[in-house]
Amino acid sequence: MSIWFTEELHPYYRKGIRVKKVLVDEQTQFQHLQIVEAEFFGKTVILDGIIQLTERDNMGYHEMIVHVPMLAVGAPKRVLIVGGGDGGTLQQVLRYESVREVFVCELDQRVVELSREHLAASFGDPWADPRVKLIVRDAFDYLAENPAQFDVIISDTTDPIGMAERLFSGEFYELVAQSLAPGGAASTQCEQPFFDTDLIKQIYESVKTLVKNPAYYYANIPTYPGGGIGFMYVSDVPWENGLNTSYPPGGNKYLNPEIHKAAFALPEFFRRELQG
Ligand code: SPD
Repeated sequence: MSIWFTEELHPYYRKGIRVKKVLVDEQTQFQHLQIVEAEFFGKTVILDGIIQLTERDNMGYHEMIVHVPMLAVGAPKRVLIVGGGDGGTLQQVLRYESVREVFVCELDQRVVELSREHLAASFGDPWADPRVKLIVRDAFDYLAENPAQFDVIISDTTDPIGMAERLFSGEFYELVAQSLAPGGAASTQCEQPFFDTDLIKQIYESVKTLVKNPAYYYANIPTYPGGGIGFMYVSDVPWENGLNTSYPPGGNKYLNPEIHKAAFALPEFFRRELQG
């Protein structure tokens, strides 16, 4: 017997996946955390009723949020991940031999513990790497205390609801920009052009005042609303610099040079909103 899980991030739009088995169903100190075994999509992490990743299609999200800024910087040494407790972003960051330290600032330790237990087949155990330091606390305060520290910052968050809303504010982007070392780059989970046009536009407007070469790019993820999600690239260094950098060892499943370029091509209605 199977059941349907239906997500309703927007009150006017629903999508569903068929669930074979519920593996975790826990109210943590911060959120409702579920890990289910879904038909076709495999293990699936759901927070407060919203799909965060599936084993089948997470590679587009994790490879694009990680490699675009990492490749643009060239040989990043110090990396900060905001959120990212499931370990998917961390796994990709650790592919770089240049990386000496990765700080993961995650508020909910249970996401780390339960993902580590259930997602090892997909992500291995990136937490065991000696370069990794888990910081269980609010990212706002942590960023404010660490200016100009990081070659790459990756904001791998949930949607702008509740606690996470602040991570989509101008204030957060100011902190990110000031925490980048010279020549550094950041990427952030930055929602969906159709559903979140105004929010993305507002973020882009503030990022334009902070760095020289901001840009928005997109990846296809069938289990996210609209079949995909976008990212804000935040840096003085143009993203195109990354087109000439070799990929780290380990092999990509989603990113290739054509996808890298195409990800920055925006549909006209949306390009006009952002760039006028
Ligand atoms: N609408 C879904 C957005 C999910 C973004 N978070 C993904 C976390 C994967 N590490």
